[in-house]
Amino acid sequence: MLSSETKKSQAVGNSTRLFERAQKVIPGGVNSPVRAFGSIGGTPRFIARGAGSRVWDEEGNSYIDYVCSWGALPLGHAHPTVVEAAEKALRDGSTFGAATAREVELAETITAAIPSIEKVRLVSSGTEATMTAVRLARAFTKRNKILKFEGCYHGHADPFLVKAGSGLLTHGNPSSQGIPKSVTDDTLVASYNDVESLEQVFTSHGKELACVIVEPVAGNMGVVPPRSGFLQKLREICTKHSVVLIFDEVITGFRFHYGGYQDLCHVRPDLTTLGKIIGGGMPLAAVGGRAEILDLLAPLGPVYQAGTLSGNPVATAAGIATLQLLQDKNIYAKLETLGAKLADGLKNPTVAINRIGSMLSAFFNEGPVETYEQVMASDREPYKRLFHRFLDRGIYLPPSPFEAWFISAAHTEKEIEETINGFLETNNR
Ligand code: HOZ
Repeated sequence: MLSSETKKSQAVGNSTRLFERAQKVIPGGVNSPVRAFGSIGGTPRFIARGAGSRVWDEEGNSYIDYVCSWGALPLGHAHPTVVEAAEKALRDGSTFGAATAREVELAETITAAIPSIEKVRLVSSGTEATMTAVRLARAFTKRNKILKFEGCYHGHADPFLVKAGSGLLTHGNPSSQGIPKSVTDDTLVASYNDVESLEQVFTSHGKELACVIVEPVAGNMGVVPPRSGFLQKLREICTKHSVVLIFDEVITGFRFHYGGYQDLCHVRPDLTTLGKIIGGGMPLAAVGGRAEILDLLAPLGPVYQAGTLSGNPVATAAGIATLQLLQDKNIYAKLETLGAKLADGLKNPTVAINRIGSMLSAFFNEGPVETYEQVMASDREPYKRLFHRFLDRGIYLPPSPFEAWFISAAHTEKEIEETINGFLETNNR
């Protein structure tokens, strides 16, 4: 039998070898920057499989997973019903590039669940959804400018990469090269949760704005819930200036209850983008909203959008199965209980916990953390230490201090307790 020391060095060796090979053929060794562990250091773990609340790396080490594919898996990894639905669909053919019945079923399910969505177009990624939403808003209003919030992230389409969140917060790229200035000239930026900054932009540019896009709960600079009245003010000011309000619910859609966060805050956007959960872990996303705006899309209208894999048969099968399972209210009750337990257990004078349902962030910051500046004032070193100590204990956190932690209904109270105990022990060292 191998000693635990030998096992560990062998384990690290396997990931190291894979990472070395990867870097020769994949830029940075990864297909999405945050995965490279750039902001916390060390070698990324290569994940071989997942089941329920856990993932296993290539070496066989098991971890309690708090990434859960960045929020795509509220039921945990490889839920048997979802797997069965996807397997069955795959056996019938993986893609046709033609209309299928399940696209209609998923569209009906989404429009029934989210009242502001009268019509919906299925696409393959959140980036495609937000890109299409902005194109629609511009065509509808015949205006060009868009407003986003500092630290909010809406995928990697050109107009959004200005003061964006997610990997751009920790990789030192305030914005990206390769984007002509003329493209981002029409992107205005306001401070999230700051009504004054919003009003300033509207005072000077209200008549030129096509849309405002916002994550109703910011989830890509860590979790930052909206201040009371912020989203309501946003709705009011958009209506006053005939500006399209887009809620980017790629993370929040079906995360807190069966529907959008918009139902919980009682604000009705004109357009909504969805992703992650609605695809049950497969590449599927959507843009939906008022029919008069959606009907501008080709083939009905003049706004072009298309995709070979849009409404993919396997992804729609996994999405429908997931949404059916999420209609059980007990799941959201469990997610809330687990989230509250974890947040309570992590409470500590050196850490500000922002939580909403099963999504949370631990900022090393005295708090409160309600704005981008306050997020950025967090200490990154203790998070790095926590990340690596947790990894050694078999707990997989997001490899960045500015990403959300996600809990699934497959997590157990025991795993939450194990995480809290780990936190208390490592944070005191
Ligand atoms: N942009 C994602 C986090 N907010 C990371 C995507 C990934 O690496 O899978």
